[in-house]
Amino acid sequence: MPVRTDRQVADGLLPSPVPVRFVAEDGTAVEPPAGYPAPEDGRLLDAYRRMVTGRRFDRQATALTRQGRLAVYPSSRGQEACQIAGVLALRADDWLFPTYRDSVALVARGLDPVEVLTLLRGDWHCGYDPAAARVAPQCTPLATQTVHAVGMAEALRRKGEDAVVMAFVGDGGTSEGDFHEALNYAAVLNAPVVFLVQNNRYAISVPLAKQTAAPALAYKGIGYGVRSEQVDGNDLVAVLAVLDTAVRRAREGGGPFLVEAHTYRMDAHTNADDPTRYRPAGEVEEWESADPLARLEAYLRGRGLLGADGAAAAREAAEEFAARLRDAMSAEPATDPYEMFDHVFADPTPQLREQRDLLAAELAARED
Ligand SMILES: Cc1ncc(C[n+]2csc(CCOP(=O)(O)OP(=O)(O)O)c2C)c(N)n1
Ligand SMILES: [Mg+2]
Repeated sequence: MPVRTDRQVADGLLPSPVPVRFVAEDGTAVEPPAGYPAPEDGRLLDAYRRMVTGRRFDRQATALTRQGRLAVYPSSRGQEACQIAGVLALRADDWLFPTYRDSVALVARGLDPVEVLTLLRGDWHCGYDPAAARVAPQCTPLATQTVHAVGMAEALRRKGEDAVVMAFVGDGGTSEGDFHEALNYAAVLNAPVVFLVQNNRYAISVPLAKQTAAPALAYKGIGYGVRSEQVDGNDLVAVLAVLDTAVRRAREGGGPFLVEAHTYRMDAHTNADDPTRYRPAGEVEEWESADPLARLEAYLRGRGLLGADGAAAAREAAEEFAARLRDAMSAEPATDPYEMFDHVFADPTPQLREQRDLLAAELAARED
């Protein structure tokens, strides 16, 4: 039996040798590689407004941790181009499988920000209805969402839906076995799933160079037969163009797609660590000059699509959004402590019943 050694098949899976770019750091257009149609101007303006709101939401959420209103918040400042483009590349009936870092994407998807922050507030559930929103709960165990996403993609296809699934994962997550199993099965099943790796260069304090020796994380696709690409993750136009292509291809039966977006986490891993202990001085400042929001704004202004009034209106809307969030989060949440015993077993185990009784006794003693 002949062994399949078709070099062209392999070449067709390979990412571009340098990250795909449409817009340079100063906001001027560059010549992108062929094969990725440019997104329409209206979508870019929409993306800009969502980025402004997303960044303001992110700052507000960090502030809420300082006020004791949130237990923890992993900021995604600097990663907005990835998160917003990821959402805008999807239809309402497509599914998103996010991580703990992707709250801004959920807000861009139109979910209620208070619901989005429910889990990070310390509740036992994710706040929104995953089936209604077609957004899985934000996942903390690294890369487990990637296998869930493949399962969902295969299930949707078997049901005859033409929906696509997008899984977000971090650079650290690509070292997990689950990530590799997900890529393998996605390719074997030809599942309509897009993996977006937000390579923000750190897994908590572990820098990329200590994480992997791969020339780019996008190369992890080819061994499994997954078409892969790498993109400048701080260039919204490029991320959206590449993801549009990846989603369209998956929807048309072309199979899974792996996109590595090169970006940077501007803030700490969460509000609970001090990044100056593991990041060289000056690194953040260097990345500030590649800020995805400033870049998109400069690009839109340069093309005459956005003026001072439009930018001011976007900022004003973001301020109103943040003020509403702050007010809503200042109210004490209505919680029922017994709910945490529900929904796991139809018939609770004796241990769970015992724990429920213990809680009831403790709460009764407090009321006395
Ligand atoms: C299976 C598993 N192992 C370890 C952890 C602890 N942990 C939480 S976040 C994190 C770093 C993840 O880095 P990366 O995938 O790059 O995502 P980022 O936080 O940068 O978005 C680790 C190791 C975890 N949540 N799950
Ligand atoms: Mg990371």
